[in-house]
Amino acid sequence: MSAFITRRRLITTGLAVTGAASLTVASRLADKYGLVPPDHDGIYGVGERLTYAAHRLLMAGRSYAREFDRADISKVARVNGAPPENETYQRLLAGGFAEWRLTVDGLVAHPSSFSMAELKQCPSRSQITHQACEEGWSFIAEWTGVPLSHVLNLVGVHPRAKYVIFFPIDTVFGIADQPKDKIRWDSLDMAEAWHPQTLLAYRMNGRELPTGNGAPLRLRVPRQLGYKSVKYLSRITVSDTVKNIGKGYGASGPEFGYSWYAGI
Ligand SMILES: Nc1nc2c(c(=O)[nH]1)N[C@H]1C(S)=C(S)[C@@H](COP(=O)(O)O)O[C@H]1N2
Ligand SMILES: [Mo]
Repeated sequence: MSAFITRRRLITTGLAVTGAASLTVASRLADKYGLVPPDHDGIYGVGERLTYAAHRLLMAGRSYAREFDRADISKVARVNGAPPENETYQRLLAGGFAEWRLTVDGLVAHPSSFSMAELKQCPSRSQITHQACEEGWSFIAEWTGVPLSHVLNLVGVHPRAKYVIFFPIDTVFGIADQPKDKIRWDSLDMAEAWHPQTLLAYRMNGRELPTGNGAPLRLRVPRQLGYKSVKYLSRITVSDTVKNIGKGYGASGPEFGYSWYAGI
């Protein structure tokens, strides 16, 4: 049978054994098959890498975040993370984002940049999902956008690719005036990046994406905690490594205590 079944059986065996020994066994298996999150040497240690390996192997391809009805949409959509205060963002906002472009580069056949109008011409998907912040609040909203997979297909992803990395407007342009902990970037593995519910969203609850919720374009990853859904997008890079960015943990979050993998 396929290598996948074998791998799955191995990991299941590893996870089924109880006690500390199982953690060692399963973690060694996760290591062997490359299912180690980039922040594995961070504070979450072995438990964190097991969550990731277990999700990826035991639920491969089958898990969808729940989608709700219109009647479930929350009255208030909270904002966490104000729009960039830098001059570039303010200028783009004032111009209705006509000058804004999304750059897509890295391990792709056709490095490209897309205007908002171009992205809006792509096939769109709308989904009513729950956004859960790690701080303990959440809301349900409808998001509309281009599936990330569509854009990845347009640029042609190299088979060596392992991560898709997301940079908001504030990391790409001069930000000397911002405190370092405000600089946010994040990444997804290819399973999450190709998932049909992973969207580049430009509408919320039937209207243009409000400024505070990430205009002009944000990532929506409904299978993971809110902080993975990077707002105010500017650049997407496809890579086989995240070691060369920041501390090499795959996101800014793990540098101050959040886990890279935030599956729910
Ligand atoms: N660029 C950027 N993206 C971001 C944030 C941010 O501060 N800046 N906050 C994150 C967090 S912690 C959460 S919970 C969600 C909040 O999205 P919302 O403001 O639409 O509720 O966006 C995430 N994406
Ligand atoms: Mo959050």
